[in-house]
Amino acid sequence: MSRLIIVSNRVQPPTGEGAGNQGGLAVALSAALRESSGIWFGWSGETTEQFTGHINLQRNFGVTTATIDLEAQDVDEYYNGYANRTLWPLFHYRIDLAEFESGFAEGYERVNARFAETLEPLIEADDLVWVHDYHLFPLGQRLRERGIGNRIGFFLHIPWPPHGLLLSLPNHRELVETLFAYDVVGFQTQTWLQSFFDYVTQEMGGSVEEDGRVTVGDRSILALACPIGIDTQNFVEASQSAPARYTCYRMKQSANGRDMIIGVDRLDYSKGLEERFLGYERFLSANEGHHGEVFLLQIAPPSRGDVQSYQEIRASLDSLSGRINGAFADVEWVPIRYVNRGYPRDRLAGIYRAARVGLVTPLRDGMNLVAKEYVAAQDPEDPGVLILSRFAGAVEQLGDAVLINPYSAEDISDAIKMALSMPLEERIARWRSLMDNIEAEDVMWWRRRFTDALELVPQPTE
Ligand code: ADQ
Repeated sequence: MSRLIIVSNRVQPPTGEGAGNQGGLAVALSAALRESSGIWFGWSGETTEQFTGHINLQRNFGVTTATIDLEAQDVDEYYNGYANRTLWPLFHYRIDLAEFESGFAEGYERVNARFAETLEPLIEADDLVWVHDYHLFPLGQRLRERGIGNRIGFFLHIPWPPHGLLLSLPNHRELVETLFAYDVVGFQTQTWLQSFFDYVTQEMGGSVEEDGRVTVGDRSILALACPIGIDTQNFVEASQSAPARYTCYRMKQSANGRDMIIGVDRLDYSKGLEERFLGYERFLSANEGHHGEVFLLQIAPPSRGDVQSYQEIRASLDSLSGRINGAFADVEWVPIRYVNRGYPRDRLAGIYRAARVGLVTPLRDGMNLVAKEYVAAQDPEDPGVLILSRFAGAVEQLGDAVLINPYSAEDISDAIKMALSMPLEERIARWRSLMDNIEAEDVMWWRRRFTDALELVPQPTE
């Protein structure tokens, strides 16, 4: 197998057993790199007065990382700007929140050029280069311009927007053209892949073959749906570990016989948290008999706090949870426990296991790993029920969850009611079917599916 070079915006090497609060991408890549002898390259998360291109090489738990520092202006324009105020909202269908500033686009181009310049000397003849996510669309093209002829793949962790929506991005065509510098381009689902095909055929006059080969002019790439999974075996083990069992026991004690509904999300408007709270409020209004019998534990560590829309959603959730608790709580019962911090994975697994219902209601999500983690942590003999948004990428694999429209408070309310009264036999049957997929299509499967496709691409010399 060729050496693998993974490139992503942030590099978060594994920190050992019971690793703490890592995002979906970091969790998945740590697992993928465990088997690989390659390098993980990206931004250190630190700023420097002036960009030097100095590479900090480290080795942690079998993973070699190479990181660079960026200037404060880079972080503002590239990370907080173009990546998180332009592309993220637009690609999550939130054109109302997308900001189009030429300074953001320039910073984005500058940082991608800096990544290419510093990465180039690390790349050896047979290396496979695997670039991740919307921060780095143009990186492949910048590397090609520097003479890198290696096989280079790109995987998009977030949705690909419908053709009509993407047209609202200034220079959308240039952005899409950069994808044609790669050899293989992966999306989480068939839906996002199809949206990409629509753009290429309708906007660029390209053609798509049945095997996913996409041609525009004289350039052909392979585009595929390659849904990311979790490190299932590890997560199942984590859910049976002593810290998980202790956490599960403590949660059940503190629930005091009440059914717990769990939500775990980065605090992000794409996760549908306001809509979730409103759906739960509707459930409480419509089901007085359940008062005092159930509670929602929402764990939502803040993210991207420098971006205003994230400050706004945080304020809005503070106020909504306060309002709902104010309206329904009594001296012995609080309907929402709202927690803004992260937990180590083994403790999180114990919390999932103690919950009768997993409530995963994003308005739009590339995949959603929390849905898979919730299922993996369940007791096979008495599993909880997953309620899942129809607009999470995970729905293509987890169709046996209770599916809801996250924009409908009534739908969420009905689903909670149904989940709380679901007979054991049905819970087990649904769980088994979900777990079959989560076991078969785990993060190792995902990584192999992508790198196998990349390795099959003939090199220019072959
Ligand atoms: P995210 O938007 O970060 O990822 P998600 O897939 O749900 O979303 O992953 C979140 C991860 O963070 C999970 O592994 C979860 O356990 C962890 N996490 C969240 N809150 C936590 C807490 N309080 N304590 C500890 N851990 C916590 C992006 C895309 C997704 C896609 C992933 C992977 O937006 O659609 O599924 O990348 O491709």
